[in-house]
Amino acid sequence: MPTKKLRIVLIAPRSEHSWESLGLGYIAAYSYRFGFTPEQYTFFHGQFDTDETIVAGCAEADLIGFSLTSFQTTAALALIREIRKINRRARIVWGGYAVHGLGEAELSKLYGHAVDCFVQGPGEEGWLEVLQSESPPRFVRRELMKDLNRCPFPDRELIRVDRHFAKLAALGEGRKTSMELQRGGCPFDCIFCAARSFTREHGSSRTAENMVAEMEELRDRWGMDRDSMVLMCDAEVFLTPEMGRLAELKKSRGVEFGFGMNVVASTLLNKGARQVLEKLVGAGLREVWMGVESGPSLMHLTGKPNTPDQIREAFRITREMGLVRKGYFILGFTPEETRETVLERIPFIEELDPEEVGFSLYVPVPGSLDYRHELHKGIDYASSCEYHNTFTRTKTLSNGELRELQAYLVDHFKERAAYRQRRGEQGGPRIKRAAGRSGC
Ligand code: B12
Ligand code: SF4
Repeated sequence: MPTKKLRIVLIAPRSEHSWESLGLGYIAAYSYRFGFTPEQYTFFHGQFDTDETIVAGCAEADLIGFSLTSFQTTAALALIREIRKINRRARIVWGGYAVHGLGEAELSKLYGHAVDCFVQGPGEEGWLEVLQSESPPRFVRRELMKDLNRCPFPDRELIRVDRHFAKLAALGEGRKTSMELQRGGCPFDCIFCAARSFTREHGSSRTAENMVAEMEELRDRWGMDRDSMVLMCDAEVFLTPEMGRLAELKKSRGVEFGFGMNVVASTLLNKGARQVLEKLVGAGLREVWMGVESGPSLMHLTGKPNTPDQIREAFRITREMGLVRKGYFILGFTPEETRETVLERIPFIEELDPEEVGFSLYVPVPGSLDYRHELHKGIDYASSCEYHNTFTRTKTLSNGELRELQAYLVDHFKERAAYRQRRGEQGGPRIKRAAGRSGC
């Protein structure tokens, strides 16, 4: 194939809730450095484009890249069935967390009939390999780039972030968008988390200059002003000295938007980290999102390096800093979960007093320690989401009982339940007053 003339379609298939497809914005932008051009790319997002539009848009494509979590594979397979009716020659490539965490034999067996090539782990260099090769390998995995500043900023024009802005505006919400800060992997091993399948390399980071340059682009090109909110989409942000420099630089360059990020509670507690956090608050940090997951008695089974006391302390100091604190809980992440252990979250949450709480129902995902392919390969991810599935049960609780308990907790904390969790509502007064979007 004359690679520089390729007609390329990138697709983020339908999923229950979705953010901008930054991953596709990244891989396209990286390819521009090697002679590929934005004009070669067409992009579709299942939230805004119908299946018919997407399929028709693939008629002339040479290469079709799908970005997928496990929850989107069924939608992708359905699209491919239709695409193949009108285009048998295009090469179909999958990337994203749906493929990072599975072995080659597993991917071949599950999806090999529909997919020509799987790109695992960080996608930029793997995608380039696919673009530049006449016959790319079936499986490509490149490690995290040593110098993360070599990654260009994602092409937000291509991925049409304007449509996300318009959608939020129609919902009466302010301007929000997402950005990735550090990108390096996580050193921890929470049993339910797939982060380890992206990369195990921890500690490298974009420089403060690089991160703030992207923030300036968000301000100057995308209108992110002091009333806007950026959701940092890193699995966790670590409070390194570089983040302190980022805070200083963001302020000095007049980047005023607010932002929120995931943090591991226990990593906030040493003095150095606290100072960095304070600097970030001075530079617009408004929200911290902490996965608490469990009540005190089963916390040690999550694999997360948090104790109940560390959680208490992290919520206390972040309240003192004036932050909106969102606490996330996962029900049924262990077979040991009982009615009592679910309900012990109530006094614990009351003690922590977060501004927002979310109660998801555990589902094992590829890439996480707890995922066992033979046991879990039949899970119907297409009808699962963070808030519901029909799979999970524990030694003492059926799936129905877990869902009832989840509903009970949401009702008990309705003033602060994550607003996507309360279908059809626009958010309680407490949340709307202060919080941003945790998904949409
Ligand atoms: C934002 C987010 C959400 C949002 C939006 C999700 C969406 N579908 O748009 C919300 C809040 C709604 C959400 C919900 C859920 N999420 Co979520 N979410 C994330 C999060 C934090 C960021 C995603 C992101 O923007 N990443 C940044 C971009 C740049 O990375 P990327 O997309 O992975 O792209 C890179 C590579 O993967 C690769 N790549 C990606 N696509 C492609 C395509 C091609 C062709 C190629 C070559 C390469 C390539 O290259 C890119 C650049 O290196 C990730 C964790 C993370 N940090 O990635 C979890 C994550 C994706 N979520 C996860 C899960 C499990 C869920 C939930 C079930 C809730 C829960 N229990 O956690 C639901 C299910 C939602 C659904 N139906 O899809 C898991 C997915 C695991 C899996 N096996 O699928 C992740 C990985 C969290 C984790 N660490 O376990 N989520
Ligand atoms: S949940 Fe957070 S701390 Fe745990 S492994 Fe995933 S990214 Fe790391």
